[in-house]
Amino acid sequence: MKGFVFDLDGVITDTAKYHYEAWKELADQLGISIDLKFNEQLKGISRMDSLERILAHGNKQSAYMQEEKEAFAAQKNEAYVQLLQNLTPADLLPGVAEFLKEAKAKKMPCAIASASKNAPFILEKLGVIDLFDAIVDPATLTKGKPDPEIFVKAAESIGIKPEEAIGFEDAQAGIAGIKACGMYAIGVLADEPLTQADRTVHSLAELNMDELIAL
Ligand code: UVW
Repeated sequence: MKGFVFDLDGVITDTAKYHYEAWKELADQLGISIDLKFNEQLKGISRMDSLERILAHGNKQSAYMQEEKEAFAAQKNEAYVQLLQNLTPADLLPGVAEFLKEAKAKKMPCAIASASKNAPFILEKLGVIDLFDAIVDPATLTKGKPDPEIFVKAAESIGIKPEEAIGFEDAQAGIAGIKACGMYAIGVLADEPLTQADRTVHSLAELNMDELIAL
């Protein structure tokens, strides 16, 4: 193996609570009721697709023009970015900092494959942006996960083939995308069972990097 590809939310850090707070504020304003269970459906989903799901949940898919929807998404993002100001390196999930530092020391390139346009800002707040060699720009993607496009681009961005990379994901759609391009998939267990993963762990602290490189 020659490199690592990481999803961000749920693998590097957990921003679900901040997304929820920001979406809930907007949903309340639109008269749509959402709860934490509904929020599970938004994990890993792009900003506009999340908004569409919330509007559909409130039976309001056709109630707004495209420009209004874009203004709602921008309003949510402003609230979300405000909440992200609270992030510090203490918000890295267990084992992540050690894993990334070891990868750097062993010259194993690392890339981020996340649908979040806020990924660079989040990585900066977490103090790990310099440990990544590439971040796929979600604006360049034509399809979302489970399509493998983002993982293929992530491998390309660090100059390796998908089958030479190990991909980390906490969501079933992400694992499906990783497997669809021939990458080795490590599932980081959260709420869903990750059926297609080659291996599952509760945290990156469980992994031995030399064993991964030798795969
Ligand atoms: C996601 O979190 C998927 O999107 P963004 O941060 O761009 O709203």
